[in-house]
Parts: sequence; structure tokens; C-alpha cells
Amino acid sequence: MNSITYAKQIAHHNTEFETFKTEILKGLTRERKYISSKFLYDKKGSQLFEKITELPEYYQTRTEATILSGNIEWLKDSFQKTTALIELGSGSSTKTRILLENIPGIQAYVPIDISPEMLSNTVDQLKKSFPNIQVTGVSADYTEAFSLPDLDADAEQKVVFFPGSTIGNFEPEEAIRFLQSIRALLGTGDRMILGVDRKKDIDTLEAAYNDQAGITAAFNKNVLTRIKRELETDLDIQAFSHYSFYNSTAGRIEMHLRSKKDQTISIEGESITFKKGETIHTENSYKYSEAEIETLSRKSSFTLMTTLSDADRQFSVCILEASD
Ligand code: AVJ
Repeated sequence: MNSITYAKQIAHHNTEFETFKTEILKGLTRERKYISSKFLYDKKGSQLFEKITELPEYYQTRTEATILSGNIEWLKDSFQKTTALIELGSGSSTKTRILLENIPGIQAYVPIDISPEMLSNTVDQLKKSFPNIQVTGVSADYTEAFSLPDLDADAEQKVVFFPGSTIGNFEPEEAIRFLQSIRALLGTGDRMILGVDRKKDIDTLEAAYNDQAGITAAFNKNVLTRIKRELETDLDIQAFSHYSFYNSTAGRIEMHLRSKKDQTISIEGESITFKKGETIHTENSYKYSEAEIETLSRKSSFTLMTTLSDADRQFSVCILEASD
């Protein structure tokens, strides 16, 4: 049996190329230049992101893992029903192992990831480690419509795992619409384990996106490397620098690529002009207060049941229950 199902939109390489070209040109010809953060995660970008998660300044990943491992007893108590665990953006499923190892009710695991290579590796390894869990990978962009595979095991509940504060990449209204679409896949009483990065002092936030080793800068600039590789262009990567800061009005970290000089570049025959200092906005990472998480849950038909956090209240792992 094939353990991965492919969503249509990424099965065709051509479509993928056309989408990339169209979206890049659309974003760079706007008044305020923009590249969707989803394009940061090609093979190299995903590797750089994995490195980011190990940086001393990037507290998120290790804090979330500590919160999960530190609350195992509690998680065991709360997940006693037989469960199908569905993960959005599973990557290497490192944090998920904490759940798979410790929550006895998990019968089925459905990792969903945009990268088929990453996914099939992960699925193979998980099948070896957890022979009693039915593992079925779904290769899809989970921000687009997708459907769940038929699961042989008939679990009593579904639990969606969405860690890593990826929810922060959405605009707040988009985050609500997204959670509503996830809610629609669930029945009343099903749950979601949501990782959210909290609002905190600006220095801590800005350091996490401006690391000393320059890995975040390389991650950001890698999207230019990708444009150079995949599109017809005379773009000079050295002519742009990494720029990241906390926008406290909007409550988000912004990541940009800043033009070091006045310049005109050509991409697929289209001329794009930059003033010195002008930026391409490449990512937003919204930070949430506890009250904002409450509101977000309620507006998307979930009830915030529990918030697990670390001693310094840097990060939250929230348990949401699908309401009527
Ligand atoms: C994967 C979206 C959660 O916003 O912190 C890390 C991506 N960007 N450093 C984040 C990221 C720059 C990360 N997320």
C-alpha cells in the first residue's frame, strides 16, 4: 500500500513552476513589494529553518518541546480516548514523537506536509518506530483545501496537532478562517493542540529573528537564490540585506529583504525597480497574548480548554475543543 497520498495541486511540476512565477511577479510589481513566506521553504530553506530551531536566540522550538515533555502526565489524562492524530506541516515530526511515545490512545497518525521527500522519509521512520500506529502521510499544502485519507482504524476522536507557532504566519483574520476550515473537518468534542508564540519584550523577539550566526539572514535571502535558480533573471543577491523587526502596532515580527542601492532588475522579462532602502516583505510572524488566543479560538468555533506554558511565559501550547 502506498503510504502517501498526493494532493492535485502539487503533483504537477509545471503547475508548481507557473504558480511560483506568477506569484513572484505579482508580488514584486506591487506598490509594496511582497513574497509569500511559503516560498521560503524549498529544500535549502527547510534545512536552514531546521538550523534556526537550534539557535540559542530562537527559544520557540525548544520551549515548545519542553512544555510538551513537561506535561506528559497531563496529556495522558486528557487523551484517553482512541485517537487519530493529524499534524499540519509535519516536517521531520520531531516534536510529534513526544506525543506518539507517550499517549497510549493514538491509533493512527496522519502527517500532512508540502514536501513529499521530507514526508516519505518521515513516514518510513515512524512506521519502524511505531509499528502499532497506522501512519498515512498526506502530501499537500494544508492552507489549500485538502481531504483526510480513509483511516482503517476507527478512532473515537480526532486530534489536530499544529505546533511551532505557524499560526503566526497568517494575518489575524486569515488565522480565524483557517481554524474554521480545520474545525469543519472535525466533530464536536474533537480537539486541537496549537502551539503559539506569545507577546513579550521586543529585545527577546528581535534577537530570535536576527541571530548572531546569520542563519535567519541566510534563510531569508535563500528565497532570492530560489528565484535565481527557477526564473530567468539578472538579480544580484549581494545587493539585498536581511531586515527584521518587531512591529508593535501590528503585534508581529516582520522579515524583509532590503535593497542596498537604487537598482532595476529583470525577472522573466519584467523590469522591477528598487529605491535604495526599499524592501520586499517576506514574512510576518504574529505574536499572541493569552486573551487574543481566547478570542481566536472562540471566533473559529473552538473552546480554549487549557493553556500549557513555560515558567517564563514565552510560548503556549493550547488545547482547543471543537464546539457546536
Ligand atoms: C515557522 C513560521 C513559526 O515565524 O518563527 C523563523 C519561521 N522565520 N525565523 C517563525 C521563521 C524566521 C517561523 N515559523
